[in-house]
Amino acid sequence: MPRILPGSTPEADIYCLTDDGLSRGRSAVDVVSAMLRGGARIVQYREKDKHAGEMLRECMELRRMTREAGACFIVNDHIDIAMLCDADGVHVGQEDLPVQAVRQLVGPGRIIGLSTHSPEQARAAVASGADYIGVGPIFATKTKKDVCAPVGFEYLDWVVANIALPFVAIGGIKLHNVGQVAAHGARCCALVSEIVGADDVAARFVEARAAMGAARG
Ligand code: 3NM
Repeated sequence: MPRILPGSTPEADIYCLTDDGLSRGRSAVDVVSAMLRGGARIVQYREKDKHAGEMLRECMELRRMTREAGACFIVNDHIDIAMLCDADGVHVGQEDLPVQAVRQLVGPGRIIGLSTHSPEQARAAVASGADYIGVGPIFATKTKKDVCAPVGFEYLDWVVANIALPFVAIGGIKLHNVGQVAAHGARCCALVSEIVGADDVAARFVEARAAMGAARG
């Protein structure tokens, strides 16, 4: 299987996530609209403090927008909402339902992403049938609660050398260090606070992708 996330470009890509709390008063719809204007190919809806009804309403709208833009749309944690809005996939964590159970619900056609933080978890992800993995946190981050200590480049390098699944590097990645992460072999990086908190979300997305592309040569 190619190590490219479904929907992403092969050279260098930025995986976008929403986070209302860090978006300085802008709605998820406004933020994603700017991401798509910047050329985003993958967007994950990740909201931890909203009611299900509001999440479904936002996801229906984001699904419409991402489809129109030809972008991949992933919903974090909420398998029911992912299915109701016809998202391309779901992303789950180590404490969520196991991938095999998620697969039973979503079927073979939807993408399943799984966050991993260690070689053991990456190997288990491959065996479970996940379509891609998250690799992180590369650096310290305040965006995800209860996340483990940064795994640094050690785990990233191990994944590059040992795991054939597509992966997205995540956690504390900013404009100033995304090039380093790309130079370690990441073809896809997720920047949450750096993009959703920017003055100009579309411009920051473009800058981040360019910084990544420059580092990969
Ligand atoms: N997952 P920021 S770290 C959502 O390591 C998420 O699995 C992580 O946010 C993991 O770019 C993280 O603002 C938060 O640091 C990333």
